[in-house]
Amino acid sequence: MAFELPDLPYAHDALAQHGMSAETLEYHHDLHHKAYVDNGNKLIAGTKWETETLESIVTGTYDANAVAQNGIFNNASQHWNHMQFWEMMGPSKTGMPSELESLIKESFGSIDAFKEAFSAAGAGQFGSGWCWLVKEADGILKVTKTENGVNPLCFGQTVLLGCDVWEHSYYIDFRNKRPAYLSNFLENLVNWENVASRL
Ligand code: MN3
Repeated sequence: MAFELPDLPYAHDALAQHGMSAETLEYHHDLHHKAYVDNGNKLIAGTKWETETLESIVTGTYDANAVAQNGIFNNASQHWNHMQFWEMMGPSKTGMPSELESLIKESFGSIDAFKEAFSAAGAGQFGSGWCWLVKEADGILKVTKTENGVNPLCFGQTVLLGCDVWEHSYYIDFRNKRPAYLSNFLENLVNWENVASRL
């Protein structure tokens, strides 16, 4: 089905006091995300993907050996990634719900160890991509990273949290300091209730 750009779940300036400016969200949501939607719609028009769900398009077009050349996959997957990303942040600080907290402690030893692993994955992604907290089919939580627009749906994982580490996500507010952007994301921007709702 046709891709549609969702409105942000908060005002463009709602995250500014937490380190993500209105200017970043204007570029990132209104221009970058919109481009994935528009380009994706052009590419699926007249193909068998036109009537499929977004998730089917993402998993059905993923080819690990040809990500760079795969326009439908890249735009569909980035559309999906950004829809999750906006929802995973919020203007009011939320505590970590206890079920999520216990699972994280079980999987990583401590909340700090999880945050270190997540930040290291994001900082260590060479070039554009994403870092993730995912749930494997066996229920184990894991931190991963992916290149470009690849997302955990391609590997049968459930996404709990993701952070966009493309430069367009942080250059206006943090310039080249990706680790500072990641640490601010974890401390000030994540809506932990949304993360827990994905369990
Ligand atoms: Mn982005």
